[in-house]
Amino acid sequence: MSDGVSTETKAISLLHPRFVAARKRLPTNTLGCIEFGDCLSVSKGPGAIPHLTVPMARSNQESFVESWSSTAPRKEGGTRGDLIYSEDGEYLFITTIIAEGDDYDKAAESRYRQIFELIADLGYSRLFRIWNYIGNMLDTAPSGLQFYQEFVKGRERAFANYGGTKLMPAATGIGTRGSGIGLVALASRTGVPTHVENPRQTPAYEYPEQYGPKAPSFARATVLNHNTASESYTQSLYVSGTSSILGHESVYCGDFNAQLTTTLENLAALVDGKNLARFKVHKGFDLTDASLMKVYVKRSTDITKAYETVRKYVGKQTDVRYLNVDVCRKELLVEIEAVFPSVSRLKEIK
Ligand code: 3EB
Repeated sequence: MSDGVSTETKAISLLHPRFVAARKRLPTNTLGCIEFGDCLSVSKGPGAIPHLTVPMARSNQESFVESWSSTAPRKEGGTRGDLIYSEDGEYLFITTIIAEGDDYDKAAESRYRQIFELIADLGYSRLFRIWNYIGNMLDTAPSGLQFYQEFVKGRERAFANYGGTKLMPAATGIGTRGSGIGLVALASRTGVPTHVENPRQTPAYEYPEQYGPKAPSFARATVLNHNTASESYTQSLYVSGTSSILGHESVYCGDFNAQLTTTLENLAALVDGKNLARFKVHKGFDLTDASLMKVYVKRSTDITKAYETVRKYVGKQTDVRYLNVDVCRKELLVEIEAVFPSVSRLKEIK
């Protein structure tokens, strides 16, 4: 076109997460994936798809892969410092692991600093989703703090240096069945992220000191407006690990069913249009719109108790997976995260 007007809105790729069976072929254009398996490891080697395996399945039958695939071909991936990444021109997938025995405070700060540098250098500056898979999270570190609290402290310094609370995306902080830490971060080049909070919960970054010397650095959810085409766009909602917390307090200690219901009600209140409107997001969701959901359950005997209740809240198409891992406060028995996709017409946006 010769009118001199640059159109930034053509043929930008879209990213789709889905759950696939372990050891099956990955979807075309997989940018990166997370395997819920039996040993902490990360793929290496030039050209390899970044593939983090976290020790989170009780058996081979329970293991599965969360694949993030794009509508555009993946470019050659790379490594930088401790990070492994791949990109497609619009999305960047980053993964790294922290070894057992490392100082989790220093390691968390270093890895997060490296992530912030990489997204800036490669031009994918909009961070929209992070996962922190933390082995032995509630065990006591040499300092006397929990390993999770050590990690939170280092992560907080990195975020403080980067831009503080307004740049904190949705995240999950969850235990594993092993040791060490696995991290995944997703960032976008032109998509517009909006980080949102839950009306029933204190922002995690404002938790009082009783939960640890520093507060956790994450938003309750991130809405990403993918910059897809001139007259339509796609809005995805990535919901952080959510638990039975009201205000900043854990509620219904010891009562799995009540914690589960509270968690699902927290999720519903978070994604509701009335809540999202506070953050100028034009369209809300219902839990039945969820495409993917992961339910993390602390006591293995509670997993079967969750099936029926969860099904009452989600949609027929919602792919729900259960994992038996630790949750980041001693009294919390369940944590749930979810993904919501939505396609809208641009002209509907006010
Ligand atoms: C909570 O609401 C539960 O430290 O990255 C959820 C999601 C939780 C993310 C994190 C922690 C994290 O505080 C715990």
